[in-house]
Amino acid sequence: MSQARAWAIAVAASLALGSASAREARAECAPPASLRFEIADTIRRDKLGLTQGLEFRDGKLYESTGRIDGTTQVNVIDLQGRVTTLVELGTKVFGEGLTILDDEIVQLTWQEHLVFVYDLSGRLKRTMHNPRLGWGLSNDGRQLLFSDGAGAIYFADPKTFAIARSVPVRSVEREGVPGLNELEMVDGRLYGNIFQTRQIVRLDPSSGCIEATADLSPLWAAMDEPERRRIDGNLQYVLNGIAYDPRTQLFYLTGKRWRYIFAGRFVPATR
Ligand SMILES: [Ca+2]
Repeated sequence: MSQARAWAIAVAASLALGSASAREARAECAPPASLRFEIADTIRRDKLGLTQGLEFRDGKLYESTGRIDGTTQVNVIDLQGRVTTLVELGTKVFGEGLTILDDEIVQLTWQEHLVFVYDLSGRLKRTMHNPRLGWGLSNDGRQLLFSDGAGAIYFADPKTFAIARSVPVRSVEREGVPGLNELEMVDGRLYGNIFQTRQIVRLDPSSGCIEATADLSPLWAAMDEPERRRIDGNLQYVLNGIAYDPRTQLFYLTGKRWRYIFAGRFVPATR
């Protein structure tokens, strides 16, 4: 056998192997279920923010904002929509995901590799280093879970931000689904909105498989006309914000510099 022919056979074999393993990866995930969002209540906030992280705690929403058309902040929003700023970071850094674990507020930054840890009053306790980009952030009660938009979720130590492992985001079609942004862990499942879409996905954080998808277009339909025009008129003002109150089992959804936060529930979509 010539060397060229041996090489050609090797390449063909590796391609066949590649497609077999791609089939295997696809076979790991079942086709996703379809969900829809039933709106139960609407909160009109009195100050806008470029929402990058949202979490529910003690009857209030905690929010991290980015610095587009505003500044990087940590805000508390009560259910009447009153916004109180706990931390004001100005325009030096770009705020991203936020979560609360063991009475510590953790806030990511986008490209600065800084992770800020505050007490519940907003006093800075420590700063950690994130080697990756910072997008969405949540926690499973033990570890931090974050995304960097590049197709994986990462598990990090809440005391040091050391990354223990990562899991690719998988769908039936592909491995490494990009754009997973704001996150929320609920009952062992991770909800995330996909950047620049109207879609929220629910995935199993152990396999990375997307189990369910929801089209959030009904939120746009629920906005008043001037607000919808304002949101649709700026490419930055995308869906981004998922919080959950385990007591009422209500989700709180919003977007970047949206006037409204929508409370409601995900239910199976009927065709
Ligand atoms: Ca969240």
